[in-house]
Amino acid sequence: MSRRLVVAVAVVACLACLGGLISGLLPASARAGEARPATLYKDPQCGCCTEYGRYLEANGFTVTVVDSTAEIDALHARYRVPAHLEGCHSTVIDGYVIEGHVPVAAINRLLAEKPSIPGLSLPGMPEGSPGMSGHKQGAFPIFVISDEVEPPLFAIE
Ligand SMILES: [Cu+2]
Repeated sequence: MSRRLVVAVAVVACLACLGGLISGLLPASARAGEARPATLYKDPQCGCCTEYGRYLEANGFTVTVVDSTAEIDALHARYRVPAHLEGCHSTVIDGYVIEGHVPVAAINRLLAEKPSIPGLSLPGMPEGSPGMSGHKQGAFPIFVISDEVEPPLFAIE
């Protein structure tokens, strides 16, 4: 092996090692920044749904928007979301489904406690809730997704 070739091989090996080092570091730094992925399924025409996505982005989530009512229907079936707990949009975060305009405090508690429930719902698009216009008229009941007639309360905000 010529000396020049040895140097070339060494340079390539070093670059590969550096590349490995950098790619090894990147996910760690991304974790440190706590980019939390969320997928928001919405009707293409829904404005308050888009606003809710912006609200999640402003609160540390990285939101992927899927414009598809068929996907929403599929999610409702998969998570067994009863009609009275369906939101105008559905967001999937860490395996949980979030129906409607649920405030992040409840989502953060859900992600911290990780209960074995399908997810949360704030039904009815109340005025002043995240992504909705207007002023809050009263407490927001956040329900556990459940097919019980009276779903359990997760939080009141
Ligand atoms: Cu809405």
